[in-house]
Amino acid sequence: MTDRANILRGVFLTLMCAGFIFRAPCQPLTPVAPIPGEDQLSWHEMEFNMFIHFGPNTFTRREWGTGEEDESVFNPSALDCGQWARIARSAGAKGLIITAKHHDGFCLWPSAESGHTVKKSRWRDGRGDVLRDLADACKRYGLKFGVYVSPWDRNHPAYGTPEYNDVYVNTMREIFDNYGPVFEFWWDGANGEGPSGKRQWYDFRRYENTVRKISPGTLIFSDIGPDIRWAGNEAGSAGETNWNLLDTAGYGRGADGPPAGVLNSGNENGALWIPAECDVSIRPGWFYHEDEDTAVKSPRELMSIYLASVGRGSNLLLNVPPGPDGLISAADSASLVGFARLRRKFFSKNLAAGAPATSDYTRDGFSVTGLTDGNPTNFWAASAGVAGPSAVVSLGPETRFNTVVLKEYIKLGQRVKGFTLEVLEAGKWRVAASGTTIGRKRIIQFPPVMASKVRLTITDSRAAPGIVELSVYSAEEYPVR
Ligand code: FUL
Repeated sequence: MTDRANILRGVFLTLMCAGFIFRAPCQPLTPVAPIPGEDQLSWHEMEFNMFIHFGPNTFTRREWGTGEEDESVFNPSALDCGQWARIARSAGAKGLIITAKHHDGFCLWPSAESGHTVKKSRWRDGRGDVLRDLADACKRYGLKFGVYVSPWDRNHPAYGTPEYNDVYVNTMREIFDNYGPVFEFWWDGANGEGPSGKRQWYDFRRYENTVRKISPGTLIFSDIGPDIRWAGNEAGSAGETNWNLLDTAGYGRGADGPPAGVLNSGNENGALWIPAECDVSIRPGWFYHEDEDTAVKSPRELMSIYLASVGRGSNLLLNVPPGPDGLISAADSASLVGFARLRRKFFSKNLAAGAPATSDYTRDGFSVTGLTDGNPTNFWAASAGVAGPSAVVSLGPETRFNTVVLKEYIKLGQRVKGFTLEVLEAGKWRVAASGTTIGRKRIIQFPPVMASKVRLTITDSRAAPGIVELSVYSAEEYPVR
């Protein structure tokens, strides 16, 4: 909406609420704190991003390099970041996040802060720069660019001293100044220290202030955010109950983080909006290993992961590691293409698109058709103080379906604590499914029904709910963990 239209809408609503236009009372839906920031809202809409683990480990068959690898091991024969970006885009990913520096400390760009970088490798005679290539490719293919820089560094001589905090801050600066905009910055919680036993105190407060100052649009990921949290496992599965809210007081990152179960489900009354991101690899390892070529996850397995992550209101960060030639392998790319095809098929026909909807519990100034009109800003809001508000969507003649997608209007906060879906089969209502949170998106599958209506009841909520979508599909079923 344009600014002018927004102003007119505001004036109209104010007049309406003041009783100058209609006599009916008006109850705008007020936000319930905490609410997401604008950048977080855009991030939620991305849904699916691709992770790229690439570095010396790609060539040494390791998952965690020691930091003592000779720079010459890094020598991709045919590196093409355009290929990564094209594959990501055709798979439907909206952004790419690369391990610019993993725990071994090797920098994929010619950093002035380290002596362990591409500059010392034989690749392109030491003149190559993977971050440059990838940032450019992302721009070319309309993807957002994200960066992972491991705080744990097994190579840097300053690691274990206060000076390393300066190094880390300067490293981030280099990246933002030369390769930005960066949509997401990843702070990995792993810190295995290592044989040298060097312990580092990370000045995360300073790191965070640096990002806020020089790149305010960047969202910071870590176990506890501040903007995006780890989902508590590396299997790509968010909690069936998944709050975008989290309490971080008293917790740190890595081993000092909240218990995995809390990260997985969030806190119902958490003080901060810190949504979960599900990171998972398409292969058993995070880095490419030839002997895992036969263990690439199938399109169906990726669908199960998608339903357990995006389908529970989280975002999916799927790792697809290029091989030593610097290219994503045929097996991974075929699986991604299959995954995209299955997603398209899954959502190919919304049986409730434009369907009539009714509710006895609609708040003044809102319409229940917000559920089915496909407009992401029209939502059904329930009246204040009503216990168990419900809405009915009519599908016409009895129709076979097994999947319902619900979305909350999270701009005003996450509210729903419990819901039930009933279906009208042969003139009788029966419960098809029930659940706890909805959040940004909730995909619910159940044994197929032949029904003419769906009734959504919000059985419990933190405040009157705002639901922006109820869509219905007859889709393939996938097991979800
Ligand atoms: C972990 C790391 O130790 C793994 O190597 C990988 O980068 C994964 C995404 O995060 O903490």
